[in-house]
Formats: sequence, C-alpha cells, structure tokens
Amino acid sequence: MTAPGKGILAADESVATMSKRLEEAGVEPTAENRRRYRELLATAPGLADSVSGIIFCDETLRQTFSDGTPFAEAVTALGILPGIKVDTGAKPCPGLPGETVTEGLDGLPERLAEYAEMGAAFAKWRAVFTITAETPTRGAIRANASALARYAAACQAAGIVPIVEPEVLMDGAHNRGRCRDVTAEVHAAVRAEMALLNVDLAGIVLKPNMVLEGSDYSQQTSPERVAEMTVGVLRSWPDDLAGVAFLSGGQSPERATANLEAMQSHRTPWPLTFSFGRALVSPALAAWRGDPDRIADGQAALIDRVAANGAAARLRGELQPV
Ligand code: 5MM
Repeated sequence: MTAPGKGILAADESVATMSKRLEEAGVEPTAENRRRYRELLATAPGLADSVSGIIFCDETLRQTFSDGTPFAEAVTALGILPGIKVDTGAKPCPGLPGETVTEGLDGLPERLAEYAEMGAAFAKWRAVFTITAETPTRGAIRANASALARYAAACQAAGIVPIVEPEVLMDGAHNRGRCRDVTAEVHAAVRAEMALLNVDLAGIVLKPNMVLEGSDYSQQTSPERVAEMTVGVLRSWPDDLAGVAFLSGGQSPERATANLEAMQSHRTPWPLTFSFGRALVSPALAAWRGDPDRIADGQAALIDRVAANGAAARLRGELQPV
C-alpha cells in the first residue's frame, strides 16, 4: 500500500457527501451516477503507476463496472488493491456538546468478514477533531482513539490492513503551533489505545493530517515549515509503523502536492505518501461534470494530480541528506 512512489486514492465519500458533490458539479445524485463516477476514476489509464489502492464506500463495493465485474474484482485486475471505509460516520458525542465520535463498531467483525470475502484488502476509519478554544476535549480524544484502536484490532483479526485516520480539521483561525500540539496529543492517545489492544503497528497505515494553520488564519505556512512540523509530530511513532499516507484536508491540490514533496527531504523510517480525496478527485469531477463525452477529460485531470503526487513521493531518498 505504501510501495515507493505510490499512494492511495480516497474515493470513499459516503452516499450523502458524494451526492452533494455531484449536485455541486451539476450531476444528478443517483446511485448510477455515483457508480459511473467511481468507474471513471478507477479506469483512468495509467492509474496503477502511482496508485496502490483505492478506498471505496459500502455502496461502491456492492456495485459493478459497466461490464458487470464487481468493483473489487475489477480494480484488482487493474493492479490496484481495493479498500473499504468501514466507519459509519462522525456522530454527536453524548456528553460533549459540539464534538463527535466516529461510530461503526457494532457488528464490525461480521462486516469485515463479508468485505474480505468480497475482495477488500484494506479498510479505513476516520476520526474527526475540531480545533476551537475549548476543543478537542480530552473526552473526545479518548473516545475516538479508543474506537480507532478497536477498529484496528478487529481488522487485524480479520486479515485486513487498517488505515488509521485521526483527522484534525483545518477549519478555524488557529495557528500552526496549535494544530501541531493538538495533532501530537491525538496521536499519543491513538498510540496508547492501540497498545492496550495489542495492535501490530507494522501492519497499519497511518493517515494523518499535515500540520497546517487553520483555514481562517491570515498567513499560509511554507511547505518547508509544514514538512518540518509534521515530521516532528510523526517522530513519536515507532520505526516499525508500516507507512504514513496523508489526507489532503481541504488544501488546494497544488498545495497538498507541494507539502508532500517537502516532506521527502526528511529522513524517516517509514514512507511518507498520499491518501488524498479531494486533492485528487476535485479536478476530475469538475472536468467530467457527468458528461459521457468528457470521461477522458475527467480521467486526464485525475492522472495529472496522481502523477504529480506519485512524483513527489518518489523523491524520497533523492532529497534526503546523506
Ligand atoms: C473521501 O472522503 C472520505 C469520507 O468522507 P465522508 O465524510 O463522506 O465519509 C474521507 O474520509 C477521506 O478519505 C479523508 O478525509 C481524506 O480526504 P481528503 O479530501 O481530506 O484528502
């Protein structure tokens, strides 16, 4: 999943999120249009050169390519690992007004067994943390870290590789120092909960946010400083972590790539690559707009971003100090 120069395509938007994005692009939000869009992404020529895996949601994994081949089987044939988002979303956390806890643990072992049967090689669970003056609270951090650990342990018991995604959102006017401190606190809690459940770190891929200023903060941090602060936080993870694949979190596609590239100049024991959603697919959706005659344009826009990020990930080693 974190092979040199390859990253992961996050195409696992829930039905509600995907429908909203299709509507914004002027496309009717039907199950068939969501299917057509995911097939467009998965069949982009040359995708496997820079993408090792695609994360789908439950709806997509149960759909087929237009030739009738189930998605998992079809992408496997293209040399890409199929993954599945198994959380059921961030829901209001009882006792903690304004904060969320990600749900989906009920029946998870049974669902994982079914997904494995359908061909899923890996899974993903996303916890969400919002920075305000009062949040995230210790309660929200602990509740989400505990759920992430239970999910990761259940995946490993089922023979599925877990992507562990604790996302500290960019929303807000906080500075990068606050993002760094919150991200470090969240990671420490996730590590502690995973240790209690004997999760094997050599078998997980961490999907963190980059350390950035809030989206309402006045000044944008340079890629060099983002990389320095992000890698600084990640250094608390043991060497045997399988890999780190960043989310893009609402950054522009170009900024996400520049930051990923800057990361590569730091020597780390684990590969640093991408597991972007919006930073890869937004240009593709804008180019396609549901028009059958513009499938190639949508695919070209996706490959443009995927190739740029693959090239950034491949810089690992070349940019590192001797
Ligand atoms: C693609 O979006 C994923 C799920 O979205 P929902 O909220 O609709 O379930 C999301 O988990 C995504 O995988 C990550 O946030 C990374 O995506 P970005 O766009 O932040 O790179």
